[in-house]
Amino acid sequence: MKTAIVTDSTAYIPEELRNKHDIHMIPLSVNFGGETYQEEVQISAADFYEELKNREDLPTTSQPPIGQFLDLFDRLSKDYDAVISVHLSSEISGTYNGAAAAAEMLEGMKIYPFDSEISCMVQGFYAIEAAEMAKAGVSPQDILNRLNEMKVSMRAYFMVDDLTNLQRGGRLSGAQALIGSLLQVKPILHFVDKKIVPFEKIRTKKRALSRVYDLFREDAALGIPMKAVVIHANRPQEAELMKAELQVTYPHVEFEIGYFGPVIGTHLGEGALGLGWYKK
Ligand code: MYR
Repeated sequence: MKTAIVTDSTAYIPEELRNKHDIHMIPLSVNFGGETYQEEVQISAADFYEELKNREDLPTTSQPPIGQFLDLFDRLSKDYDAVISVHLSSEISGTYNGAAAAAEMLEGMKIYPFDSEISCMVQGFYAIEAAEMAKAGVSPQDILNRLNEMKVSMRAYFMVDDLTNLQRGGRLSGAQALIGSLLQVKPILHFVDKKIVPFEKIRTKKRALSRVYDLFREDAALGIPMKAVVIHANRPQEAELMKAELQVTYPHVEFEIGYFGPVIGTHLGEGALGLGWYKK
């Protein structure tokens, strides 16, 4: 049984790594002043943050058109018996529902959309693990079982420099009443039931970061093999520093650096930082 693995661009798996693992990617788009760019294809993260500096208007984002899923799934059906399609949380984007609708339209094919309930390299962890299992000939059902098992230990916390973009884009749940007070602080954010909610209100970025380190320690101190990612929105040096600090303290954890690309960067703004992890 040959299973193809698809994910969307917001997993921000670098092209080289996607190619290595045979992961197929469907791009979401950013729209700047009437022009639409498919991220990771027509606009890179570096170009996006540069462009952002020159613009007054905030970009908007859009999910991939359903035709793109239909084309890709149809193409994959020539070489594969099944497709697992891993997407960003269905509560922050219609991408997963687009994949699910396309899967229903292509009745004869075995297409399994998977809602990662998150995004960025944390979503990428699911796609990469699925791809490794697919390469080893594991059945789609067993791959999906493993992805659901991964969800149990998957954690991610992130902080933004300014909550305005998240609020304007309507992706901050359950915080409307709090918004005034949240804007004065550096809240730690996370996902609950596929939605972004504030985890804790903290006054400074330094303290917020130290709280995220505490949360990480609760899991990492158990000594179980883990994979973790430091994710940044155009702050490579800060991310490298975080990774280096954490790596020294937790040598049994495999750390990497990820990035918030154009679509997620539109909603989080430049300067956002996150830490995600799961038990292997
Ligand atoms: C769309 O237009 O369909 C895309 C909407 C994307 C919303 C992104 C909201 C922020 C997600 C933060 C993810 C952090 C993961 C660690």
